[in-house]
Amino acid sequence: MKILVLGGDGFCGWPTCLHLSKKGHELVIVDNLSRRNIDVELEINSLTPILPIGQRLNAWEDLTGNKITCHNFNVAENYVQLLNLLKEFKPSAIIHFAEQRSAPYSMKSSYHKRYTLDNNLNATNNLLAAIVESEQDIHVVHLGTMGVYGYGTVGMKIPEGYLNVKVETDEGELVEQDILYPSNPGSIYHLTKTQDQLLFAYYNKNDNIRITDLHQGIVWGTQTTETVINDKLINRFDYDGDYGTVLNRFLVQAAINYPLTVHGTGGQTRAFIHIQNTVECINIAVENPPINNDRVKIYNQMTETHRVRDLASMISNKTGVSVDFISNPRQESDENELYVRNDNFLADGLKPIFLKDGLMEEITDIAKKYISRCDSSKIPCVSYWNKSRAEEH
Ligand code: NAD
Ligand code: USQ
Repeated sequence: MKILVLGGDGFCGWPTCLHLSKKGHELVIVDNLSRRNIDVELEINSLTPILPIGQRLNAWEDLTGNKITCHNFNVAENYVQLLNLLKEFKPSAIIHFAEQRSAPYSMKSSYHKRYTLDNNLNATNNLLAAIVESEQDIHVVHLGTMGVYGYGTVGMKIPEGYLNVKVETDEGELVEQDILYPSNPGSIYHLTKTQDQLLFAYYNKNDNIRITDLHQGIVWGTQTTETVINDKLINRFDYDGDYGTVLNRFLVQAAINYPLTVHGTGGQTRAFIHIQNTVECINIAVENPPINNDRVKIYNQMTETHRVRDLASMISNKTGVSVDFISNPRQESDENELYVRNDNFLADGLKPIFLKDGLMEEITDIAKKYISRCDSSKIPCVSYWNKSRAEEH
């Protein structure tokens, strides 16, 4: 199958490209390397030494004989280039990772709020408009987030995208309908993903575009079956206060004996998935497209939930590192329960990798191995959600 990957140089995109290339698909990447430029802006580096995109791709070709090409342009700005690429390459599927994905980065300043919103919404709208203009039948697989739902419910499990509601009409008749689960974003970044959902619903209704939206939890881990083959293919690993996600941050902190940075009480419960399962889920999504006239297919892409303070104590027990409860830079609920349905991927054969199985390997294979590259001054979170959160610090 011909597959176009938008954002194929990123943390989830790179291992996905290798996984699909290994399976024999023909891959083309579009990436404007904005993530690498943000590393320059924030004066940070991936803990793992990632090669420039051209060298990574050459290494993959040398090792496997599989060629992946890459175009460097901005999907949110270069509409005509995108359209021409669709007309020339004629992909059957497009996987859309090309968005600014950090919640703290999106909250740093008005510049970062505006950049995140412009980038993410224009990228998605350009993609959908270009598919319509190209007059091709292309399946879009988008990486959304569990954060579109907010993280609380009234006690039931969060369904996969749609909520069945019953509304009473004036005549007393009970009308039943599926609606998009009410959005409750916690950052400007998460807000863009809730807006993406409406773009998908609209283009699906108006233009019959076939779309799968994957509401993914927090990804942990680094390597996959393909990136581990050779050091030149290594995946990126973020641990800094903006891009590092909670579990990967705790793993690095444990490796340098830096007290684990639990925000507030650590009562926040979140959904998690290992990067190996991420690439497998995307493969499942690509191989099982919706058929014409289907509504947007929404899958929850996560395998387990954990409370932040439980993660901290699990890592503390395994490594002896202490736990620091710091005032929360984010405006978010201190404590929440989270129950999530993920029946679709399990039914399609996903074999979950659980934290308890891979955690220590990750600490020793990655965090400890590359620890000399860690700049501990970049660990604190210095992006505050609002003025009162900043003043508490
Ligand atoms: P990432 O920042 O590592 O990768 C995104 C890639 O897209 C980068 O290589 C970047 O250069 C590129 N990009 C961004 N805007 C672009 C544009 N306008 N034009 C061309 N390229 C552009 O992020 P990631 O962690 O790989 O996340 C990928 C997707 O998965 C994101 O949409 C994110 O919201 C979603 N997601 C990630 C996680 C996670 O824990 N990492 C969890 C849930 C969902
Ligand atoms: N947290 C800490 N200490 C830290 C870092 C984070 O306690 O050092 C807390 C945060 O306050 C938050 C939770 O851990 O309550 C998760 O934070 P995170 O940075 O790991 O994850 P988040 O900001 O939600 O974003 C990440 C990805 C994003 C993706 C999202 C999935 O960056 O792209 O969409 O996870 S989800 O969380 O399910 O919405």
